[in-house]
Amino acid sequence: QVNLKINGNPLTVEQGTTILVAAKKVGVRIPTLCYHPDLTAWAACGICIVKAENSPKTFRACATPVEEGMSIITHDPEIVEIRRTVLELILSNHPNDCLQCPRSGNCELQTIAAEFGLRESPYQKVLRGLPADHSSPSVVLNPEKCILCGRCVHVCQEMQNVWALEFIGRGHKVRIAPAADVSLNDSPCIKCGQCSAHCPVGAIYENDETGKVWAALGDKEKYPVVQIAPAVRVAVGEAFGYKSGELLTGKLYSALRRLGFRAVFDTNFTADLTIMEEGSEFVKLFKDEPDKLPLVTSCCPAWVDYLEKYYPDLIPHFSTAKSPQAMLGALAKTYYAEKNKIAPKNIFMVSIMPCTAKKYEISRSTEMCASGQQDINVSLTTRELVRMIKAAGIDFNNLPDDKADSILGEYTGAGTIFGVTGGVLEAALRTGYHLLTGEELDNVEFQDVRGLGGVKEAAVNIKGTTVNVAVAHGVANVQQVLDKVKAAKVAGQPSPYHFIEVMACRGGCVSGGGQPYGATDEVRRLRTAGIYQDDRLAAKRCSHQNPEIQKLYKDFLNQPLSEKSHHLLHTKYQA
Ligand code: HC1
Ligand code: SF4
Ligand code: SF4
Repeated sequence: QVNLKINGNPLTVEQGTTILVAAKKVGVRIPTLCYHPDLTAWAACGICIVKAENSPKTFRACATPVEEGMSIITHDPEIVEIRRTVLELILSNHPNDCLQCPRSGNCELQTIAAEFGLRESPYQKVLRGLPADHSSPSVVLNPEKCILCGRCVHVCQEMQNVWALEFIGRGHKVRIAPAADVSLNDSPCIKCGQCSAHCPVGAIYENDETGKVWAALGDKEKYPVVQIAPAVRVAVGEAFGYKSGELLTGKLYSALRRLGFRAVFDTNFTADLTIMEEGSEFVKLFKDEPDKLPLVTSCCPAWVDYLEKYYPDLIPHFSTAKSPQAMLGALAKTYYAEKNKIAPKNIFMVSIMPCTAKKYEISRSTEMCASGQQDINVSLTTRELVRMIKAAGIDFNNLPDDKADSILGEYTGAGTIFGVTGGVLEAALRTGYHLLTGEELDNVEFQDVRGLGGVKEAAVNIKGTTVNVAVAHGVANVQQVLDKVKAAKVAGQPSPYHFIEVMACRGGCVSGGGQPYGATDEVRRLRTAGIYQDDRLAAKRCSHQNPEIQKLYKDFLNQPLSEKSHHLLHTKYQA
């Protein structure tokens, strides 16, 4: 415990607490730009400067731990003036085109500049004239807007262990760029979008494809349909004043219908279907070919991209089941099209995802055209959907609850928990238990695979048989799991795990790169709680109990891993 004073207020905090965090405890907000609670502070921007009382010493609050007896002044005319100068210097080479900036309205620099009431700059504006990089299907990098805070570089290196971004150049020529100065698409980038979710300004943002969707909605020849991912429903509300984690599924369905979609489907339905296919794949291997284990989940496209790039020797362990997004696209243009006598080529399928990598997934391989054309036409992030809802003048908060369309809309609790880390594995265990024993679980909740621990391991007892599982989220946590698998292989020993779930984003899709800004662990916990609430409220909680899934197999697919399932619902990977 450390005793100190902040602006004269005495307080006691734990050793190691930074001045920034301590100040928050006594209701003092110190401005920050480069700092983000997900990342180790590196004190680049200097706006969080504070000083010691009665001493010339200054500190960067984000990176300085408190010391016994400290007396800190966070705000006085001198400090405010220093912060103002820091801001003026940043603005001296930052474009003033706020009106057209993708971050207008939620830009952290804009907010701070407004708080400081900056009206004119003492410095001459010198823009750098750097071109934007539009090469990636997922994110756009605009170095002209970059304030060199370094958050994206740290996210990409520290949380994701990808190292696609770095600082290039020296002095006033320093800029953010893909390593080796190649285009983003040619870099090792896995398209997770975490850089865009952490950027405080409009320097990295989702590739906006709302224009294509508006065009399709206005095209009389087209039959626009839509699906929403599990994690969207607990985060979209943040953009409309709801608290994080508020479940808004019914309002989302309503909003999508008002936008003009002819049918509203739920990706949770095909999450249940993924479990049927992947669970059957697992049970088959577990019973007949255990030496081919572990089975590794493949529904996160950023993770797929990472494994293909960095662990190609483990590709045979990847589940061949497509992601729920991809399965729904294929079924909308086959099963749904047939039942409703609509020409597949007229269906315009849009997916609403918490994710920027899903934009890449929809055209990543020929299997994504299982219906004969691209199964999903456009994938939008939650942030893009929010803009469309607002542009359409839809009063989201006062919308009635609606229902999803039948045959691709009903879901169980197992489908919804895909949105959180551990959820895919938990859903697979619920159905795996049934497939292995023919019985139903009394308690469907597997607490060991829940929560924000970077790697979660469990030995699950299925009527005397042990299934060893591991869950990793945030790509930097993957290595320790995969290295154990590789070491066992080299030693000729059985894999330490039978089943592994990986999601590229910390917390899983609830804090995907396309979600509303501002995710921290506190927000992740709230969104996660919303997902588990959706699970508890569900009439059925195991994928194999979903009546529409049962009907789909009866009427169309025959059974899991059937020839038709393989054609429509499975895919291939390549190094
Ligand atoms: Fe996800 Fe998935 S859970 S990948 O995180 O398997 O994006 O939400 O839609 O496809 O269902 C994302 C979320 C999502 C898929 C499902
Ligand atoms: Fe790195 Fe992900 Fe951003 Fe690519 S999208 S640069 S991998 S953080
Ligand atoms: Fe996308 Fe989810 Fe993977 Fe993040 S964890 S990249 S949101 S699929």
